[in-house]
Amino acid sequence: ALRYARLCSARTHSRSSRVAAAAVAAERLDAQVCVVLGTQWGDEGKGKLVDILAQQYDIVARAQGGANAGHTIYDDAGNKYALHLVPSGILNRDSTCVIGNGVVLHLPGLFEEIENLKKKGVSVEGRLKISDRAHLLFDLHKEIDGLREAELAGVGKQIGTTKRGIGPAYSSKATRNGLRVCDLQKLDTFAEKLRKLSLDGEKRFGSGFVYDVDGDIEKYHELAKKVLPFVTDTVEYLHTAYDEGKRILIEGANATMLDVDFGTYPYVTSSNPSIGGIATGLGLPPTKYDALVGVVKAYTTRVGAGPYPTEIFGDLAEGLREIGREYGTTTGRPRRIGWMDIVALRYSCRINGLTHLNITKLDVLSELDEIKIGVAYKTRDGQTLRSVPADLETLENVEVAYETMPGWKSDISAVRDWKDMPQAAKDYVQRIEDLIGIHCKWIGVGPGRDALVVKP
Ligand code: 2SA
Ligand code: GDP
Ligand code: MG
Repeated sequence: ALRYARLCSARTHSRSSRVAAAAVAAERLDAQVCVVLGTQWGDEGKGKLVDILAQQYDIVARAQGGANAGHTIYDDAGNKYALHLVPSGILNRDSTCVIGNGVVLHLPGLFEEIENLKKKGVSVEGRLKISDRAHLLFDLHKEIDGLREAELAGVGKQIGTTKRGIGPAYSSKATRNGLRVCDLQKLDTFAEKLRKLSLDGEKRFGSGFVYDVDGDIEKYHELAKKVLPFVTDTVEYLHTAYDEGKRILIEGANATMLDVDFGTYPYVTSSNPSIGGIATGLGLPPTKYDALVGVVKAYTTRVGAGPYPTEIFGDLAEGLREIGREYGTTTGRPRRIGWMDIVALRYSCRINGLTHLNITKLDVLSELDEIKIGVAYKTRDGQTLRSVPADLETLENVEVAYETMPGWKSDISAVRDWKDMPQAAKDYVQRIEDLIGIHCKWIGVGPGRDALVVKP
């Protein structure tokens, strides 16, 4: 498995993908507004698709989540970029990137990311717009994230968050004592509000809460100056751009099975990574969305705790983790591995109203003799469930009914045309398409920009 992973990696990085990437771009999507969403537990490869589609779009916008997200993309020369807050359209120098009101924004992290991009020759000047309504995520939110996780660990109920402060920042937003980007324009009241917020943390966690509020207030004097040139009323900006005929690509972060409403609560993130969060996170209404693309890994992965019906263990899981390089983009944590889960995928596709699918990482399955697809859940009392139950205990105890398909046992990472795909690989994709009823338009066969097959 390891040898194969190295082979895949070498192939990706040695190939010049400019020509093939251009060919994909030529397949222009007939959609002025296109939304890309994760359908499983995240890390499906949304960043790669957004980077490719960005070549056809004027604007690329993020609507929710924060620096918990990790999107890994490779440019034409094979250089690797790990993005967290900056939209994955940033490598297309003609795109303007938007961080919408629904995102929770850690400014020091954002500027660190911008610096790293600069070092690689990517400038955001004049190409990044930040919503004045976005909530600010402070180091105190990260501190609280860590303290809450430690408390939960004590009773064996740790969520396994990225400790990036996401839950606490959305808590502040919902409690209505959060601070927004527009607050940076009035630094006196900003300081007062941040002190109040810090006091809340002290009251809740006592001496365990370590946060230098005065130091942070001082830092934010500088950060305010730095960020204000990027700050815009992004609702006005997006609607004006739309009316002028500009094409807008919206990048989902995290995924539907981690959605605070639809995911495996409480083992979820604290935003809505499903379609509703796109509407509330940008102020661009659903009537304007022309294409909704769901990104689906050819198997599944999950980082953090929580029920995972099709999870696999042992050598098989370890082999796929190595071949697929399944380690967190943000935290480096090993991802849990499982088979395709059609029950969860169908649920996710229904919630999001998807029009197209992008199956990713099909190449990772190439060595397997057999591939399983989870098609139904059976409860302990013998009921067959066709959808994901709300109750965690029920979900934790379901038995999955599988279909087994033969593997193709050949390297598909150089395939660029659907007709050259081995029959067993075609059958696997077709079976998923038939079970879900949505066209799998793109198939990923490697991490590089060119490693994409369009299915007719
Ligand atoms: P949080 O930090 O409060 O959002 O964590 C809550 C749950 O959401 C999961 N989560 C993620 N799952 C997969 N990928 C994510 N992004 C990174 C990546 C993760 C990483 O791209 O690899 O580097 O570890 C992501 N972000 C949040 C998290 O695991 C919790 O289960
Ligand atoms: P995201 O959070 O959905 O953007 O996904 P991540 O970037 O966190 O994780 C997906 C990983 O898979 C990244 O390292 C990508 O480079 C890689 N990747 C994306 N598509 C493919 C593919 O089709 N094949 C392979 N082998 N890797 C892929
Ligand atoms: Mg990711």
